[in-house]
Amino acid sequence: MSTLTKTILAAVAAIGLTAPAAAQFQERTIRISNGINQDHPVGNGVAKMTQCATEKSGGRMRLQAFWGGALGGDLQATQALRSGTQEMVITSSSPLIGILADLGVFDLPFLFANEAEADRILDGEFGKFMSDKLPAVGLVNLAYWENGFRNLTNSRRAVTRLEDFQGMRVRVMQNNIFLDTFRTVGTNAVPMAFQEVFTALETRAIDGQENPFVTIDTSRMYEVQRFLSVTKHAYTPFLVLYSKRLWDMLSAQEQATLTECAIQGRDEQRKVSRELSEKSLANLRQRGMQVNEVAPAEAARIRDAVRPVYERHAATIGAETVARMQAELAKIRGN
Ligand code: KDG
Repeated sequence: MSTLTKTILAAVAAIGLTAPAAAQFQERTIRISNGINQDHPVGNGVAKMTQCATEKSGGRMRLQAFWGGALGGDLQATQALRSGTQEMVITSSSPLIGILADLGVFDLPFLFANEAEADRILDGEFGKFMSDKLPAVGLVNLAYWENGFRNLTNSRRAVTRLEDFQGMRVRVMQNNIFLDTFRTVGTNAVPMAFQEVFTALETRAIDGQENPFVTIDTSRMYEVQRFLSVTKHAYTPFLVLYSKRLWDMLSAQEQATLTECAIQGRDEQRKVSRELSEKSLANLRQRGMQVNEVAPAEAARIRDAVRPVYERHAATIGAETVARMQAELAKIRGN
C-alpha cells in the first residue's frame, strides 16, 4: 500500500473518530451570570468550567460570563432561566425560596459546623434530593459551589454578645428565614438585593450586612464598614443552575460535558474560596476593619436565642426536607 494511500486512510479514520463527537456539539454561546465581581472565587470556578467545556467540545461550547449582577440579581436572573431567556446563573440558594421553599433548609441558622459537613451534605444524597426538586420549577442544578460561612459587618459597634445586635439596621438577603433570624436577635432587619448593599452602607441607610470574608473583601465593603464580627451564623451554598427549557434542547453529550465541567469548576472554586478566606480576613484587618471573635459562651447564647427559628419555618421548608437534613447531619456527626 502506497504512503499516499496510508495517509488518506489515516486521515479518513481520524475524521471518522472525531465526527460523531463533533456532531454531538453544536456551536453554542452559553450566557452565565453572577451577582459578585469576577475577582471573587466564583470567577476561578467559571474559568475552570469554561476551559473544560472548550476543550471537551473542540471550542464549540463557549461560556460568556456576566458579573456584578449585570444580568440582574440572583432572583431576577433565575427567573430568566425559567423563562428560557438565559442559559445559566450561579446564585445563592437563599433568594430562591419563593421558587422552591425547600431551599430554605440551607438558611437555618448555625446549621453546618464546618465546610466538610457542608460538602458531604451538598455532594451526597441530600444534595441530590434537593437538586431533583428543581426540574419541576424549570431549573437544573449542575453542582453546588461555595458562597460560604457568613459573618456580620457594621458601622456602629463590635458585636461581642447577643445584646449588641439590638436596634441595628442590618441588610439580609430577600429570605424570610434570614429576616426572622436577624429580627430574633434584635436587629431591624432589612431585606435587599445584593447589588444595592454597598450604596446603602455608604449612605448609612443601613448599619450593616452579613457575608463571607471573601465577599466582604472582593466587594470592598471595608470602605464603608468599620466592624467585622466573626459570627459564622449560616453557610450559604451557590447553585450552578441551567434553564430546564434550554437544557432539554442539548444533546446528551452536551449535558454530560456541562455537568462534568461544573463539577471541575466546583472543586476549583471551593479550593480558591478556602485559600482566599484567611487572606481576605487578613486584608480586611489591614484595610482598617476592627475584627472580633464571639466568645463561646456568648455564641451559645446567640444560638439558643435563634433556635425557635427552626420550629417556626420547618413546615414552610417541608417537614421531610428538614427531617432528612437533620438525619444526614446526625449520620455525619456519628450521633
Ligand atoms: O450572585 C451571588 C451573590 O448575589 C451572592 O453574594 C449572594 O451572598 C449573597 C448576598 O448576600 O446577597
